[in-house]
Amino acid sequence: MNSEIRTLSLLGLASVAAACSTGEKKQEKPNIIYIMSDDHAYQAISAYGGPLAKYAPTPNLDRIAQNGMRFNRCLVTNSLSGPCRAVVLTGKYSHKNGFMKNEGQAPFDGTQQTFPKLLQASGYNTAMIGKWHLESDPTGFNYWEILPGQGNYYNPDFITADGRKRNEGYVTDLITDKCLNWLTQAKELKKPFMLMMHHKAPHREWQPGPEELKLYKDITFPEPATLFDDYSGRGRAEHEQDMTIAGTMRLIEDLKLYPDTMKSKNVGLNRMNPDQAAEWNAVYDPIIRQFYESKLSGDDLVRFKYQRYLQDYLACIAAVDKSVGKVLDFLKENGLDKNTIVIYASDQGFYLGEHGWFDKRFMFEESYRTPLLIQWPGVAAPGSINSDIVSNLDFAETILDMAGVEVPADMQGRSMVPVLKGKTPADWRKEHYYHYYEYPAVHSVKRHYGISTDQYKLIHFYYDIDEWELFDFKNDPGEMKNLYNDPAYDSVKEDLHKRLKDLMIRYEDSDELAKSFLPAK
Ligand code: SGN
Ligand code: CA
Repeated sequence: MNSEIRTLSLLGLASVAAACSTGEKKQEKPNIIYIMSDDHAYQAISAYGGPLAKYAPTPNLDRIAQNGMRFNRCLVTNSLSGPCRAVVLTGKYSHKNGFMKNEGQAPFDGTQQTFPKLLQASGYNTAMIGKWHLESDPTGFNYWEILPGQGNYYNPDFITADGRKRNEGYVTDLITDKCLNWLTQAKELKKPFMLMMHHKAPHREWQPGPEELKLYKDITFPEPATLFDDYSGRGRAEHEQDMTIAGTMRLIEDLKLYPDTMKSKNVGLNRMNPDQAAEWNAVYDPIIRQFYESKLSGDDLVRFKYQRYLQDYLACIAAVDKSVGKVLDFLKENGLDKNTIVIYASDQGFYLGEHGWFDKRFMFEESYRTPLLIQWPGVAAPGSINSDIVSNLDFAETILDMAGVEVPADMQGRSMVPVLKGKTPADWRKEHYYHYYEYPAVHSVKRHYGISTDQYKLIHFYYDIDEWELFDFKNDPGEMKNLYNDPAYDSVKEDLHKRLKDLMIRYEDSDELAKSFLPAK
């Protein structure tokens, strides 16, 4: 131990001793609130800037960025809800935690090691409220209350240890109220707490809440440059997906354009009580009427669908933003703001018309990157911005480290605490490994794995087609140009192939292992 470290550790012991001798009951460990929404694109958070920021600002999410750190490149390991949630809990890739897909998949093995269990064992009071999506009951929580599966927007059912019950109200408001109630009790316990607050919004099919029904109905949003991407020069994966606004997005169910004859089939509307339905119809009926009169087709129809999509999607986010504001206000009003870390993330990113798409799954930036904002008073500098490659693989390790709990050696990510302090270690990762498995399935995105650096991406669509793609997203931010067969990139390609192999070895993944997860033919 060098003399500087020795002095510091002695000082640490001295302050603990002083606190004990005065009988002070000072809570040393920080409280942690992890807020996660579902399918929230960073393009739809004004703190990230971008063309939508001035049309659909998110002032409360921006408060977290102003109070703390905004991460520009937080990458997910497998861009899908259930798998991302399992990675967050375990700090391990899907092939290690066993939860690789949403569908056709055994429930999450809740007997395995998770960060909430480790926090709980170290004396934290823990809770999980909202979308869970892992099929088995939550473990490692003093309290939990979850939506069944994807859950409903209006008057949703919730499941607790005591069973399933319908709740009247809008899902985002209900989750917020439940969280504030839990926090009100938790603050009395003189124990550090950790809350996972998981919103359903803004997941498909994007039903806005009663207070935001009209919010964006008269706004015309800017279109992304690649709304009419024809995937030329790229492979079968891009050509054969099923997630376009033009073809896949449903006028009726997704965009709520129910003709009179089909109104009774509106599942969302059918769940509403008469007052909610009346407010809904008052806003949507004129839009429906106008749409069927306009007889749009071709590119005009795509443009209309894009606008309709964003109006509802962004209105769902406005309610999430308000919810975040309520949590931040609660912390302040109760004197908890200084000792509570607030983390905001989405389970993964999302396409808002880029490449003509909605949904996620692909290793392209919009769905590979998830928003991440963290406020940690006294530690993360207010208004700081970080562009290192961090990952949802690091969340468990980071939260444990924040709480002063040892990070188990078998977790595969790394604590971001030094990064939050503005001191990224010299040996921080320079590349990231991705692996997506859910195929054949909804949206038909073929299985792929790959590596990303801060400039290039090498992707292998394996099994079904065995095609490679290479992108230089610094010079081609839209990722429109597949450079894999361009001889000018031979050395880049060679380097990436080598590094990809190294990552697969490090994380104990391989083509052979991946193939073994395929159903028998
Ligand atoms: C549902 C959606 C899909 C979405 C998956 C997974 N269809 O199946 O569009 O990709 O969930 O989403 S819907 O018509 O039922 O809304 S995830 O975020 O849970 O992974
Ligand atoms: Ca999701």
